[in-house]
Amino acid sequence: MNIIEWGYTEDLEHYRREQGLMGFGVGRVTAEHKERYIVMTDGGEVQAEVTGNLRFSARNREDFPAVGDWVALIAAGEEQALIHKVLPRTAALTRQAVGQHGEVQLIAANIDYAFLVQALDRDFNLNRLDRYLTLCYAARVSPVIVLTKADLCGENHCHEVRERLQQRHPEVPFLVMSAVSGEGLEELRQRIEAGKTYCLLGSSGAGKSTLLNHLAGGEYMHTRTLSESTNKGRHTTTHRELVLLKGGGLIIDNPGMREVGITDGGGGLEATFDRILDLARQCRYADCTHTRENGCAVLHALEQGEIDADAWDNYLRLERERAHFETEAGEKKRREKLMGKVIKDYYKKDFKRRRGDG
Ligand SMILES: Nc1nc2c(ncn2[C@@H]2O[C@H](COP(=O)(O)OP(=O)(O)OP(=O)(O)O)[C@@H](O)[C@H]2O)c(=O)[nH]1
Ligand SMILES: [Mg+2]
Ligand SMILES: [Zn+2]
Repeated sequence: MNIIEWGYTEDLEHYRREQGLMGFGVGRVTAEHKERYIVMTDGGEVQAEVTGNLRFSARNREDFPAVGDWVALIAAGEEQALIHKVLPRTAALTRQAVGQHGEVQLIAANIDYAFLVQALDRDFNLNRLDRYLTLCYAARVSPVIVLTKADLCGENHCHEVRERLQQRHPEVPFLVMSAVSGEGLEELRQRIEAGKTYCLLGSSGAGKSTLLNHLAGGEYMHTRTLSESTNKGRHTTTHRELVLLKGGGLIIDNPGMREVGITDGGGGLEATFDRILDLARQCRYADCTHTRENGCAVLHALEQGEIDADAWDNYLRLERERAHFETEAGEKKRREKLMGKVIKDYYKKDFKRRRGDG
């Protein structure tokens, strides 16, 4: 095994040398199972856990390793290791952690491209696509839209979807494919470069694992087999996993996402809606709410059909969501800081008491 095949770069080597980490092993996290990690190294796969030190110095979930991360390792027996440090990430795809207010979940690290997978049947949804694009741009990950199951959709519907997509996001590359007819598979294959890392994002059942199996030329991931009587899926992907393709690309399969909450501290919304926001900036009023002001450039563009009303509504919705998340994350940080202080004060008092200064 050669870690360069797994995407190891000169920058990482440089960092290790500068930080005095050459005495440690190095590897890439390919899977995570409840704080146990599978890490690919030059010597093959090892199982790893984080060191106590990393655990204690971690301030939040993002400080722990994620699939795609490069890590410095300490050998700990046969095919076992401890993760000493997470090396700097070039990109960290995040979303709102489901059911935890103000918490960020790290989806995957060091991603170059994200395939945003939507099936051409009922799954296709422009508003949800806006969310995925926001995640990508916030993390500096290049998006490619992949529309699957072309075999299930008629010529007219397919045409309509393309039109709507090109109107909303003319700058984002997309391709149409079918795992059944083979349409688009070659185009997809050609998009994949050796040494680059790709990530499959989309709803459950969109066809992500099927697509990966076609690219990898084998049954890597279990795909959903629909049980006929209930129409409920089995074998849906439950773990993230990084796979090295024969042609040299690296690809991470993800479990389907039901909620795609945006966190966006990185200008993701601005990039996703840049055409609309360019217009908004041209508005003559600096503090315009673009809702009822006379002579507002946005309202005018909406009237003229230069801005799509659905896109504008979705932008406003996502902007509210972003602001709300920011507030929650801020409150969470304050609470944690306070807790940290309470604990510190307690130990200080305890220390004084034991020393006998009351
Ligand atoms: N007709 C048709 N069916 C497809 C195509 N691609 C995938 N499927 C079927 O769609 C179902 C779901 O596919 P998966 O690849 O498991 O979907 P997934 O996105 O990995 O789903 P999760 O792992 O739950 O996130 C399976 O029954 C596939 O056989 C396609 O191009 N055409
Ligand atoms: Mg899957
Ligand atoms: Zn305005």
